[in-house]
Amino acid sequence: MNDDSPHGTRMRGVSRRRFIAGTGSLLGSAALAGQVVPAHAATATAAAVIEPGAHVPALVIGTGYGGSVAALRLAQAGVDVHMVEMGMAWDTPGPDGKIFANTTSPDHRSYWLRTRTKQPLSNFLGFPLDKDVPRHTGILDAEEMGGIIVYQGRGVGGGSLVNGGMAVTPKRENFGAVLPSVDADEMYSVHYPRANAGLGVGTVDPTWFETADCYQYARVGRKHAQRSGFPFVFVPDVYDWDYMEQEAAGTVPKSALAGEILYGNNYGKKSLQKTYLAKARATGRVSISPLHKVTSVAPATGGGFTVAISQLDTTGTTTATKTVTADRVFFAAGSVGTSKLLVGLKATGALPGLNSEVGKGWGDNGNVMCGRANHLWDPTGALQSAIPCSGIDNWAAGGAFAEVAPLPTGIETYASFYLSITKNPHRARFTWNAAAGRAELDWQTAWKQPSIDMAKTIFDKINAKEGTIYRTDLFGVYKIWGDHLTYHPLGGAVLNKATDNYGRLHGHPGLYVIDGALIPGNTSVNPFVTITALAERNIEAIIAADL
Ligand code: FAE
Repeated sequence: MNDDSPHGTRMRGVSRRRFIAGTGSLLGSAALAGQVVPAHAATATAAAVIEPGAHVPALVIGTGYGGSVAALRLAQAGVDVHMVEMGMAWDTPGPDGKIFANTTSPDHRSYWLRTRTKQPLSNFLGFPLDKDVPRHTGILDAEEMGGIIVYQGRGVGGGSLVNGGMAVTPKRENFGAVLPSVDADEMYSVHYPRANAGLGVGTVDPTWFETADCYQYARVGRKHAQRSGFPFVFVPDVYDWDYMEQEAAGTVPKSALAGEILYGNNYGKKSLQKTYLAKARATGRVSISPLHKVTSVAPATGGGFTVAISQLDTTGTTTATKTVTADRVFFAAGSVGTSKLLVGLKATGALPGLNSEVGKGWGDNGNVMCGRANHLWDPTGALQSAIPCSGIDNWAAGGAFAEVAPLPTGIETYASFYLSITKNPHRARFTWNAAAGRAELDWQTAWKQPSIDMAKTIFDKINAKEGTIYRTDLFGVYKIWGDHLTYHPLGGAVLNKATDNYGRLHGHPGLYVIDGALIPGNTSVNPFVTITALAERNIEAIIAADL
């Protein structure tokens, strides 16, 4: 028996270094108490790579929001957990002494197995921005799924590594359309507050906001929204706002104010590595295998599941294949990752009991981007915080909620930039292409038109009022709308359809979905708070009833 855990519990086949779990505990509590530590200090990780033949009570596929909640709560309930993550650990500084590359200077760390960057804003003032980079298991995946590019985080922390940290709870009146089978009273009284606390959500100090140079772009956004009669709202974020004020004062290393966001944030953002995962590690019951990709899950003879895993090197090459067993498996590979796995496992007969809802109900959260060209008397500022803090709410009247987003180029652009979340009704489906041996998504590029129309309910009106025009230089040559992408993939294993009302997959007791795949395509705002709160709700019920 390989019994080396601090609790004296059994972790057969999983090697672990106890002292590092202790480090995680200390740093985790510092982060949770609001003190910011550099990313590399906060994320010193356990070398706990899973061994071939290992048996684990609970195996979690992916280390994003759903996976991190599951791991923490299972561990707190006394269950040993192993997390398998296809991306890197992101705990080691690169040649420049920093873990993460800057948004303005992408390098090998920036993209998942690409030889050329695929920047969401592909052009600027007529010039293409993309450049060659060495192929590497970098942090941002721009996954091309036919009619849409789906951006996703890769690494320990999932999407929390690359996202803007905007932590938005949907308005109560919109929740019924987001998750129709879930008790809203319980979500708003228990699970949303729990998720917000666990994530470390906070809001910009409104007094500081009024004078901070780095939010001039947001104040211009507010002025234009309000002059056209739209409600302007502050949006909470998991960035450490005290740290940002110190960045502005010049007393700490800059992060949001150095333009860090899309390829990771070296200081102030409370990614999952500093919140849920730090707490999970501190239990001593959670270990993680980075650069390990789950390729198959099937019932094992004698109960539980056999899980096939490929170990990758940083060129993406498989260096080893491992088979392990688990009593329970939690799919937390993100909407796309979980959907692709489940559709493939059903079609190839590995999980024949899955129902025909698997793969259905996928949406893009109605994401669409655009820029507006301001007059010379409306500069948006050369210094822009990479962390957005505000939005324009026209959901009820026009089906659009627009984040007032930064363009942290370091120069004055006279541009206002927005990412809109819209009530796009289209839903796509993943199916298995047996000849190609891969899952495919049937999203059509033209399906973005309703999103454009909804975003126009805000920006046509603002342009008319201000006498301004759309920018045509950000997404190509003479292209107004960023309608080729999403940051917010949702659905594919929808709650109460592909699973029961708590994420238990039909047909295979012991298999669960616990990530954004459960949410049927739209959350009316940025999604990760809802993904986290739903995971909190589901894991509580699963622990109470199944374990
Ligand atoms: P996710 O966080 O994607 O985690 C899934 C993990 O599973 C990843 O680490 C994968 O590498 C891993 N994985 C996948 N397949 C496998 C496999 N086969 N084996 C092992 N590991 C695997 O899932 N949301 C907001 O609410 N606010 C924002 O401000 C915001 N900004 C964003 C900005 C960008 C650029 C992007 C890309 C996303 C943004 N999002 C934002 C979306 C948010 O990050 C996303 O909804 C969540 O991360 C999804 O959480 P999940 O737990 O579903």
